[in-house]
Amino acid sequence: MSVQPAFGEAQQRLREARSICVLTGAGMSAESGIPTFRDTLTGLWSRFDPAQLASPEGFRADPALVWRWYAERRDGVRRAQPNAGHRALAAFEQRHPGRLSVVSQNVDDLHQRAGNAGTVRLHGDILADQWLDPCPRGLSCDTDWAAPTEPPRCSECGNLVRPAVVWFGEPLPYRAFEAAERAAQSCQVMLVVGTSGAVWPAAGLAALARHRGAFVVIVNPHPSEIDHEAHLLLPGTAAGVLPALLDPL
Ligand code: BV8
Repeated sequence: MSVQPAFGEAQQRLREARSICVLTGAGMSAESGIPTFRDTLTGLWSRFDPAQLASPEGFRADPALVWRWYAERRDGVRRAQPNAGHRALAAFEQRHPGRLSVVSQNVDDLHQRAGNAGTVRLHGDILADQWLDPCPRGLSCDTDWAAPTEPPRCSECGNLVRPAVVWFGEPLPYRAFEAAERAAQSCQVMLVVGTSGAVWPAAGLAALARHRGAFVVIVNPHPSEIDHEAHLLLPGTAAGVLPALLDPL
């Protein structure tokens, strides 16, 4: 399929849309040097399944191992910079206030650092911490009391500190998913960027948008599990396609 007509139609739809919902996945940050989940894990981590590490069971089975995995990923996020795709989305929001909602599956802060401050975080924030369990004393554990172990542990009750992300098998934050559904249901165009469409319920947002009449465009260098929900497929990368698509608008 020649890309040109599809590109032109996508641009026209975006130009006419009062409300645009952008659903992003790990591919959005790939050109910032943050590995996607589909990328094979390298080094020490190649022996592990990310879905196992990113789960309550995985953490309880070996807190120190999972904590080290997150520490390495956090370093990578801190070293990473927003790429041209993040910057194109932020510049569009600056030019067209109120027209763009970014809903991200990503746990990095690159959309926020680029300027899309209102990004809906479906899967939490890798740079933040939370306690693993409610404090058995009925109090709230204080990270100032955390012993400097890996992971930190409350020196009063033994509770563990964990990354403030949504693990597999955990529900998404209610308010975040409600905001994401609202954006998907009310947009005229949904732009899906850099997601395999393999992780639910986030992957269902494209079908929801289409079902409510939105025109769905997918930007991805490879096929995804939700391509059948798209009216247009734009083969390409976030940093390659988004500036060309959005900067002229
Ligand atoms: C829940 C935080 C219920 C952690 C993450 C069957 C149906 C429905 C659901 C399920 C099911 N079976 C199991 C489930 C549940 C499960 C799930 O979806 N499993 C999958 C594997 C089948 N879902 C859950 O567990 C969710 N919770 O359902 O709870 C519940 C309800 C009430 C009470 C209790 C429970 C929670 C899911 C959230 C998991 N946490 N992240 C962390 O990051 O450490 S998800 C994690 O995976 C990341 O956030 C990441 O975003 C996501 C992977 O998806 P993608 O973003 O798409 O990334 P991926 O690597 O897969 O793909 C990258 C894409 O980019 C590719 O397509 C590639 O081609 C493209 N690409 C590459 N380079 C570029 C590019 N695109 C553009 N430009 C480029 N340069």
